[in-house]
Amino acid sequence: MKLDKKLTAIIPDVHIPYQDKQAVELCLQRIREERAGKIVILGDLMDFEAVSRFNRKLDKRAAFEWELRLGRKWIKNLSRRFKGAEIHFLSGNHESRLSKYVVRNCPELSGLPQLALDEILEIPKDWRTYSYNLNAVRVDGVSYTHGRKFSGNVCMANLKKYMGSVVQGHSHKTSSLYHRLPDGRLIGAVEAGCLCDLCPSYAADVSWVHAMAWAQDGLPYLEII
Ligand SMILES: [Mn+2]
Repeated sequence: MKLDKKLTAIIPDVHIPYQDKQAVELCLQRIREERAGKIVILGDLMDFEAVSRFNRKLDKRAAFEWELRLGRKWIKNLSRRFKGAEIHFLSGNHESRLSKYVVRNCPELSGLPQLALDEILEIPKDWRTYSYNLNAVRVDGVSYTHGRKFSGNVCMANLKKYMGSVVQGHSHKTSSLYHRLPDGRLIGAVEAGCLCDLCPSYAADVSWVHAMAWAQDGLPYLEII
């Protein structure tokens, strides 16, 4: 199957093992239908609850291993299904729970290559991976960032910050904003929603939205799922 190298599909917060299976499957089907040649995983693919500061479960044994197994399986499946696509993997604040855990509980092990995300999730060598602490990633003229805590108009703030087209996840909500520059160019910002369970056990009335995003010719746009 010939892929469209000019089309980027964006997969927002999945939060394995708390993904919404139906929403994820719909998203992957859409990527196949549109034959996207590039895929950006926008961060928080994994939840990493087992290494969270907030994890209060009494029995933590094997929980992390279980999460990792599901994550590896998901990654392997994506890589098989979209052979030939250029895949970018951004880390989110949830993936960064692991390095924070190590620093907090066993600082002697921090920086150990065997604990790096690429290793423990068995991320394919041809994927491009980016740390959560890096600046936004640029693909075909669009900036991608997982995003951080922010209240207010996320898209407006991002357009001002990046002075160009930008996509972020993190909030699990959706919005988009477009702006015509004086030179005639159109730029856009998208807040890409999520693909996780919409009723988390730790919060109520979160108003999250299942969605994904696309980018073509330097312009991102939202698709509600
Ligand atoms: Mn998230």
